[in-house]
Amino acid sequence: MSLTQSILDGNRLALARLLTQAENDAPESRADLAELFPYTGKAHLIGVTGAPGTGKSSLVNQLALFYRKNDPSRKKVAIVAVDPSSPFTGGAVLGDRVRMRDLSGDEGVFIRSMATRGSLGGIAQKTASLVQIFDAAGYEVIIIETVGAGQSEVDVARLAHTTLVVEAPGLGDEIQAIKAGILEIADILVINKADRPGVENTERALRSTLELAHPVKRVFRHHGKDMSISAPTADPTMWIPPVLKTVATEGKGIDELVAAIAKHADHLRQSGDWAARDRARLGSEMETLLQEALMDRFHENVQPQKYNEMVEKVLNRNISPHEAVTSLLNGNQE
Ligand SMILES: Nc1nc2c(ncn2[C@@H]2O[C@H](COP(=O)(O)OP(=O)(O)O)[C@@H](O)[C@H]2O)c(=O)[nH]1
Ligand SMILES: [Mg+2]
Repeated sequence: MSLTQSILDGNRLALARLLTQAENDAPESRADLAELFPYTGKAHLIGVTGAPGTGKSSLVNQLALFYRKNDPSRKKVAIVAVDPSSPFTGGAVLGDRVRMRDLSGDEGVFIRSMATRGSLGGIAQKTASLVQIFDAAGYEVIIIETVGAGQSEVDVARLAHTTLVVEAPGLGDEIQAIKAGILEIADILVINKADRPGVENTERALRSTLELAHPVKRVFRHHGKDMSISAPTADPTMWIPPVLKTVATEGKGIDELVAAIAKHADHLRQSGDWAARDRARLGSEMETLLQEALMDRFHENVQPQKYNEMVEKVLNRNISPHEAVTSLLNGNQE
């Protein structure tokens, strides 16, 4: 039986094998990915990002446990951890290991850690491949955990339907820690470690930054307390990220978080944003591949020596970078 057929039949060993091949970008994995691609497009892709130590991995464990144990539909869950310090790769504290053991005997859960070697674009591309494999293999919820460090947040948001941004109290100056940029990609804001002192400060800082990012909230402030998405005056096509508090180590707030994730999925489907995000994701994947292919083709046709000479010319101010590129491209066609 072919590798892809085994994967479609739910064979975990076959799945693990293709995941490894795809992670190494092995040439033989391309045909298998292509065979599986028609079976993708069913999973709910959930991105989880935030600074190291905020409790992302703990939260992801809890989410997976909830989907498997408390959710009546017992969805199959895959976890892709793009995090060198992830407990999934070892270095887990005891509590995490105990919880992971709960998950590891479960055939409906598959956890995969990604090495973070290589360029950012490369990581995003490989993550996209792993996600596609899980999607085809029938995993209905795919959670992608990445460390919030600049560009990777944006990349994960591009990969996901729903992006959770995780904050925690006590990570230094709250205002510093909570950047407006990260809020733009957040569909749901999670303040984890709500058992820790300073949670009120974090929440206040988060809500005021959120207010700047979504001025519409001010309207609802007039009605007294906090705005809610179901407020009658709210534009139903607009999603305002809820702020939720959790204690991942105790499983607190997970049911509300799962409810918010489901609500966001409904919102995406009703507003047409689900399809829009799929289009953006696949479009950006194609663009990355196209860039790679064009660069490969270019370097195949231009000798390194010629290329270096051109760099020298630019360095000596003989020609501009633009002229150099035009010349290289034209030379390419001759
Ligand atoms: N007090 C407290 N500790 C937590 C909570 N969630 C996670 N932790 C701990 O914080 C540390 C980092 O958690 P981890 O999930 O690895 O964070 P990550 O780096 O964001 O993936 C671990 O020691 C966890 O046990 C929480 O809600 N409260
Ligand atoms: Mg982690």
